[in-house]
Amino acid sequence: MNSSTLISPPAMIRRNQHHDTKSVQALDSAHFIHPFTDHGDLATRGSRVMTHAEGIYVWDSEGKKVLDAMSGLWCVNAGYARKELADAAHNQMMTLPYYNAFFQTTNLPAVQLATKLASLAPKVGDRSFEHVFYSSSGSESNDTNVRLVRRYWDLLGQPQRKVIIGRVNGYHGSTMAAASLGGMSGMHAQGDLPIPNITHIGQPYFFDDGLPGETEAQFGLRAAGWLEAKILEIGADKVAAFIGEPVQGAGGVIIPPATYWPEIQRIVDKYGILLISDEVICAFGRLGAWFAYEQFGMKPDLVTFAKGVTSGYIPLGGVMVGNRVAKVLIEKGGDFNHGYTYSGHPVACAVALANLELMEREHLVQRVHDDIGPYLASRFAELKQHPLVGDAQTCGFVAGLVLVKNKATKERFAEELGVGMVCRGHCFGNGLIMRAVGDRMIIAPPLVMTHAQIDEMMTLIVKCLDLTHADARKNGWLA
Ligand code: PXG
Repeated sequence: MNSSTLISPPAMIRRNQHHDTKSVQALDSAHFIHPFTDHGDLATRGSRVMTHAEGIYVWDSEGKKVLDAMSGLWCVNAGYARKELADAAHNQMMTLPYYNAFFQTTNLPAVQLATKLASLAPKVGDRSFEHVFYSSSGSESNDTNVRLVRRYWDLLGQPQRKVIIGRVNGYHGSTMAAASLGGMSGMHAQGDLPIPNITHIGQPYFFDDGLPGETEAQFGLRAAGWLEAKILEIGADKVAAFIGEPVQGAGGVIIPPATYWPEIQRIVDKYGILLISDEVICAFGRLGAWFAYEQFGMKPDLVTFAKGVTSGYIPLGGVMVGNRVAKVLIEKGGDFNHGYTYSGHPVACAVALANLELMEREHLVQRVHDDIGPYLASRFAELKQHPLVGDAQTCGFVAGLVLVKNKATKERFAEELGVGMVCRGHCFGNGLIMRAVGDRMIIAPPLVMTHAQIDEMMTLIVKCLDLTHADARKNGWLA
């Protein structure tokens, strides 16, 4: 990355930040209901106030520099402070800041982006992606998928095909339909979810669910078989679609066995069911390709995207609508009664175009595939030697490891010890953002990372694992 393309954070922010922390925290807890937060707890601790960011680093209001190994929330693929993206937003705001795409109107950035996305989405078998539906987030996009899938089967005269199957510990967003498609029990418990006609099968997590003597490849086939069993239980004529993330992100970076997706594809094809690949995290270079489905042996009908399409600089999401579904919508005609005020927002689309251009110019996708992805894989594999690490895996530029009490037996820590949160606390304290999902520690760094920065990150990870190990020993948590 050329440093001349970075925006310098205003000096004023840096000067004032220190004095402001307490008052910002007070206003924050007085007025801001945060997402996925224990508000009672937050009121007593106070939020960390992030003030500015550059490259792979963010700074807080105390002046502390932190290496952001999560790319914000899996989205800042191009890194922070990219001037091209700010310029694209500014220029578009001064040209056409908003116009809707309802009532037979369109705008240039939305058309150009749809054309660009169609050119980036690989054709697999008889499935191609010429069409895009826009939203402003991953959740809205998955709500759109529910509407699209039902519309498709209605138009084909099979309105009884209503059931969509997702997976336990899958994540598809937080709206009523998206949270229902996901398999997060904590979300289902709040708000009477899932909504009707959405059900789940188990996740392909070999470390937890592989049987003694079973190979990973055998497990992949067995886990995919849960889909066929569920289809037969429901009745194939009632099943509309299956949805999954190629690699589960929020669930803890669960990388499926190579046998899993081809077998899922065989099953959905056998019963004529639509396949939705939720690539909100996996697309736009994260796994070393523009879209992830091809490398996993999937031939989806719908592909959800968001996050990395704009590198998170501005909200934008959508669905790549495959020819199988688009053809029916177009040929059968009739209104599709669905859309958002911001579907095809010109500023969001202009930023996405600038982001994709930047990624192409800097070969970020190829870099993940050929260079920094393999380098991260080799460095991350070293963690398997650590006394606290049961397994460590990467896929492109996501990685996850599992913390264990006993390496030999793979025995886990009791959930209530919160060992992942202890490790996350050490990361936070030592200038590294790494996420904990239960006892899994995960990263998804910006795709602009250099080898030296990967080394810097790995040194911090080892340090924080050592500190967590020392805590576990001190507290008598080890076997
Ligand atoms: N699908 C997938 C695969 C996601 O990862 C969404 C849909 C929903 O996107 P929106 O834009 O509506 O948030 C996501 C979002 C976490 C975490 O804790 C992950 C997400 C969101 C919030 C937290 O890892 N992913």
